[in-house]
Amino acid sequence: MRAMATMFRQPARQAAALLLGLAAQAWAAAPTPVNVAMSNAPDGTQSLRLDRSQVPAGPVRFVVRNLSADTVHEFLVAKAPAGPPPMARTGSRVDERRLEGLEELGDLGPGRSGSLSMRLRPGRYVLFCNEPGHFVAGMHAELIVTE
Ligand SMILES: [Cu+2]
Repeated sequence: MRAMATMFRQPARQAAALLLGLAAQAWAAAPTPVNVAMSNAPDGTQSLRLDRSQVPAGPVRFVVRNLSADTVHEFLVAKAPAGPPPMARTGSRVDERRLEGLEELGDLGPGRSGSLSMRLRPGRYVLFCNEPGHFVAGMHAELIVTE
């Protein structure tokens, strides 16, 4: 009887170890969530706020909310350039062609939200809206991705 109990116990232990291993893998693969809020102030200034300024390298899921009542925004992520962001000739938009690793979540109407999932390597990233005039009005933030 004891031998039989041992026989059953062993596979149960292996199964438990396997389940723990699978759970650990699922945990490791879960994207880090970053909540992003874009809004306009009555004085014309705009903001893009993150609920965290740092994430570990790997999968990241940006959950983006446009809090404006009347303005369309868009959400872009790129490697932060060494100097100031390259502006298009008119000066109202960032020249997206001169940014590295650009990923984009399209237009979000007033009150709308969306999400963008991507895998980030260590480094500095700039998160911004590139509707005309919005970057200059303050609609950008920096995210640090650690090793
Ligand atoms: Cu905007």
